[in-house]
Amino acid sequence: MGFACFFLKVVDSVRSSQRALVLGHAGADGDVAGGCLALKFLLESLGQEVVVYNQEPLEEKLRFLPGAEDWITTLPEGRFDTTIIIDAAHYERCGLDKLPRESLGTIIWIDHHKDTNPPVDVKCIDLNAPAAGEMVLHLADALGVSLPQPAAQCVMAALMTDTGGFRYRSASLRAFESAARLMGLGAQPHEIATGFYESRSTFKTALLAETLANVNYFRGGRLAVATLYAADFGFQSLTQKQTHGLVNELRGIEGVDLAMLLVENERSTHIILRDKYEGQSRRLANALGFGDMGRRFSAEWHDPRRADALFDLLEARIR
Ligand SMILES: [Mn+2]
Repeated sequence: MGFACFFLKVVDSVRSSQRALVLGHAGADGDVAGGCLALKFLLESLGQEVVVYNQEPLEEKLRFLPGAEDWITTLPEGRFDTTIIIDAAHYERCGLDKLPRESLGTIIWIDHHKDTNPPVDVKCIDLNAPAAGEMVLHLADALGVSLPQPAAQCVMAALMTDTGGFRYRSASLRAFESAARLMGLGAQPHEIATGFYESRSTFKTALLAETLANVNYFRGGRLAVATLYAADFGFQSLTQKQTHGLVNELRGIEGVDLAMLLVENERSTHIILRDKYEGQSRRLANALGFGDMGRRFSAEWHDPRRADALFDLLEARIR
């Protein structure tokens, strides 16, 4: 693919810009953060003033990224020549509608999600990009410059996020080829791995311990189910951020191909399903009488019943 051609309009806008605004959606993950901060270092290396803005502060576990200290949540005064939005998927999630359009300059959209018709001036959508942040490497090529080392580190963080540490289907040949180039530019993946995968809070560790200590097996060991009670931890409810990823630890058990986590909160129970093979979550949700609510590899919903009542329902219908 000819990236120079693909980025032609972006290159024109970027070359004529003095002051750029860079942003992604609220609730930034490693791709949004890595992509935004990589753009910051790239554009600064071209002599531009760059503002990295988001509606929300950067999550604690991403603050090890180079440039994270420049992540701001209050937009400074003045007009921008270009505004670059990266990995946003949906325009409304960036909060740009709250800013005066005339101060944003040329709005550039860089993404690897399908086109959602954002009201922007220039669109660069590459569905084959393993991470939106990875596109910054190719943008640097199109600009004819080399990525500075901190930018390479940020792009590597974006790649590792969206490929699950090079384990997901998105870990394509292109992902590895780009990773090799980033290594050549000084990226340090072990530092990112330490930041991402070896920084679990003590609270999350307690939730994980409770989850794994209370696994119940159904269907001859192919379905693993665990229950967490928010009250056990002194909360009215556990947030999705707090329980994020726990269900994957159940799915990771040998022989298990469908995992279910029941999180009992004060007013409802959050039911989280994840499968190894497409469609199982949807079928289980169906079998439990919840209708067709699953997506390809997962299903998630809130039920007004207590977790124990739902567990009894499982025993009655599934075991
Ligand atoms: Mn992404």
